[in-house]
Amino acid sequence: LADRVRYADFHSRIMSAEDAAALIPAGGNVGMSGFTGAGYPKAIPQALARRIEAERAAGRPFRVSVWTGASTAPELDGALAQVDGIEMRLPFQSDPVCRDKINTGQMHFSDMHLSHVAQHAWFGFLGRLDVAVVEVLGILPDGRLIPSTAVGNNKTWLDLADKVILEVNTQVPEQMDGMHDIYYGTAVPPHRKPIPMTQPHERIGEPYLRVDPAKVVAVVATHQGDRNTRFAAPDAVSNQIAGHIIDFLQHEVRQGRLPRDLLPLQSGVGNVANAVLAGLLTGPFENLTGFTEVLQDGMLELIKSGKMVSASATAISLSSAALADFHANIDFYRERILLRPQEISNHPELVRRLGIIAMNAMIEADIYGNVNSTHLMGSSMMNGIGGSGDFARNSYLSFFVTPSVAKGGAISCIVPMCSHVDHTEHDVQILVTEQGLADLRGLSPRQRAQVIIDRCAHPDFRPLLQDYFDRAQRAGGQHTPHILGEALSWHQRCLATGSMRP
Ligand code: 0RQ
Repeated sequence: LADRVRYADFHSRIMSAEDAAALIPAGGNVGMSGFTGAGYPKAIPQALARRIEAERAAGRPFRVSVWTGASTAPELDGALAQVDGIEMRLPFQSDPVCRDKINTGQMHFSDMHLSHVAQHAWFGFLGRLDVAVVEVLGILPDGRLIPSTAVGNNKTWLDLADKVILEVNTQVPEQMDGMHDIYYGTAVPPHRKPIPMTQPHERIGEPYLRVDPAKVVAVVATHQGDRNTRFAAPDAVSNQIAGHIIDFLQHEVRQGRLPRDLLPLQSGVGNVANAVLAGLLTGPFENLTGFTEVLQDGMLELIKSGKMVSASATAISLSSAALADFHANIDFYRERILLRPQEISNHPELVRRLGIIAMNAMIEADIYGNVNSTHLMGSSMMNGIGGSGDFARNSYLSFFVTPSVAKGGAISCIVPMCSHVDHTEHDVQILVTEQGLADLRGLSPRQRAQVIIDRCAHPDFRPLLQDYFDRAQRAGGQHTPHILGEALSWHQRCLATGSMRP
């Protein structure tokens, strides 16, 4: 470990994960690193979970509140949720155990826009931050920290926390040194200045994180990789969605509304997102750039192929196969990838200025173009809004994609009224399913409804949606026609019968 911890003063603070976990106060707010399964601490959360279990067995139950960048992995969210160790979780999760605890009311979850988290912590809206637990790949002789595979909210946690625990991951290649750009120019209103970035690959900060060495109470070694989610090869539905998007982008270029090399791309997580990026691999566009939050396999392949010249993100989250390629060609990728704090990667000011093309997945959309990204049947949390809102509202083009049906066709993903709204009709420009693409720009609600029903709904549900829309237009207000007593009846039927079909 000594070659990774080059700040001599810290050597006496190297300890086991158990000893470090013992320094976390019961009931405390703990800011952990981690963004979409990358750069999260591995040893300390598991040691904390064991401590929580032992304390409970001894009649001294305690919980902590866990703030991160975004989702983590079984070693963090899973382990702590399993022992009922989390009081409040924010701002995003995707762990099955966590999700279950949230939806059975045993854990609180504050679902936040990812760009808001750092500033809300700085404003004092979230309370005091007791401890930061941050994975790094190394520590410089002057005490500055070399970030790991995700930057997330680490800068903020390190600045705000009373105590800092560092988990040094010797599995992360040292050659990632230089891939990060940490911007220290953010301030709290009324002292804010414009963020000096006009190109997606522009460096505006420094490669290292700062920490007050006096706050560092423990340094723990780990040698374990990130969760490395496997991606399925794109299926037919994902490929159809990707095809509609690529056709549309070509159309926009022909119309003179997009440059030939497009504008910086943001892509959500998941298989559809990967299929779109895979489609770009064989598509006609060159010199692409990425300005996104998570860099996954699809974008790495675009960079490798030369189709994409650079990508900015806050985390790099790869399958094992892509990770092997990343490690083998790390000097090549270091020139082309920048990892930034999520308050910068997702900043509305930059998303607007750079003119991002945002592509995010959804759970359902309604006939007027409102989008639900987070809730099943109005009440149960899936993952969270993540960064989709940061990008959707402020982007140049905002796509939302979904298969037209879920659960083997029992559920229509186009519904009369969304059971929960994350992205309003005002933030949604283009809806895409495997059935087709609805370009909603400049349309009124009634015009939007007809386009969405015609282009995006599954043929099994299309006549039912048309019937609802026709009757709603005879029923009352003509701006956004609804029959309120019936608007959520599809969801109610699904809860009662397991299907939205009548
Ligand atoms: O569940 O696997 O149990 O069948 O939801 O659906 O179609 O596999 O899609 O994995 O892309 O996830 C919106 C959840 C989509 C995700 C969401 C069921 C479906 C399946 C997953 P099963 P798919 P994806 C960047 C931006 C919010 C955060 C975000 C997400 C499961 O994209 O969390 O955008 N987005 N971040 O069967 C009931 C419906 C359903 C449904 C799908 N209408 N009703 N179940 N499902 N539609 C990343 C970050 O911010 C970090």
